[in-house]
Amino acid sequence: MRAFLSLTPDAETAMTISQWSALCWPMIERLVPVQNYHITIAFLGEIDGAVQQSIVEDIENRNLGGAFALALNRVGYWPDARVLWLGSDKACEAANKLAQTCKQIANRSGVRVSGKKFEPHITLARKPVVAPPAALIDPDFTVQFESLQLYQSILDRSGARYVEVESFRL
Ligand code: 3AM
Repeated sequence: MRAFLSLTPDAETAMTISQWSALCWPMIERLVPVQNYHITIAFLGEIDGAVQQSIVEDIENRNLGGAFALALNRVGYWPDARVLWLGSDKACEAANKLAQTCKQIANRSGVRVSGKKFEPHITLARKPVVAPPAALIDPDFTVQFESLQLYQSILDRSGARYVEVESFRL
């Protein structure tokens, strides 16, 4: 399966972010659906059952560092990937450590984590027709994360669908 490890915002905060996003960018036709909001910690790519089991066991035996809060107070746009995202104005040590741990765990199971420098973010829109204007209202959200999820990513004609496979307490 195509898989990744991520953090999922609680439903209430996710809805608030989604409402803010819809108000800020009414001109963007396809904002990411609120059900798909997540912060990718490690993109694993295609993994088979044995690798999945090994990663799950390793995570279960690790100290993941405990629950933490992340400020989501900065909007960014990566022009190459054409991704509009919501992230943080400063580094979050807990998130960075978690990403490092997950990368090590993946490597131990023979999975090379792809992606550039880790930048915790929620993708709000992909490939808008034009670069989005600045947000009308600056974001100032805080999300509390208690668990890490292993997701399967299913790509079909309607886009990406994420199915939770496992959840681990931080
Ligand atoms: O968390 P975001 O939305 O930035 O773009 C994909 C999405 O990122 C990313 O993994 C997340 C869940 O699908 N992704 C997809 N293919 C990838 C790849 N080959 C990838 N990240 C790194 N390398």
